[in-house]
Amino acid sequence: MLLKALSSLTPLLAAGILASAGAFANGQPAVEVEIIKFKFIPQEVTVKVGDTVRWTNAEKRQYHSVWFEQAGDPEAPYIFPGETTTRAFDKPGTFPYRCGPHPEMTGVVHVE
Ligand SMILES: [Cu+2]
Repeated sequence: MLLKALSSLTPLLAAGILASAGAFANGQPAVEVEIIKFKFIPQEVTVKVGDTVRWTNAEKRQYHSVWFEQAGDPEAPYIFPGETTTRAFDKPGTFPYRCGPHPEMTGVVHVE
């Protein structure tokens, strides 16, 4: 499944995944976001350049995704209850994201 997912990613995003894997090797993500009751909690987070954010789906049954559509990412794979996804941020800026299946679910990552 990982290989299948990787094959559809742009080289840029694949590099981001590799970067987040490196962050895991070196320690914990800088910030954790919980996905619960169709919300990203906290809805806005602030990290430093080079940091990794980790989202955990804390729902009992509902899948979601973490899709940086405005950054040009391809639609993100679903994450099911208990699963996580990570993204590393290597540029400063404001990065809004949404859930693919639920457009009303939005969040923002500020990178300083
Ligand atoms: Cu959702």
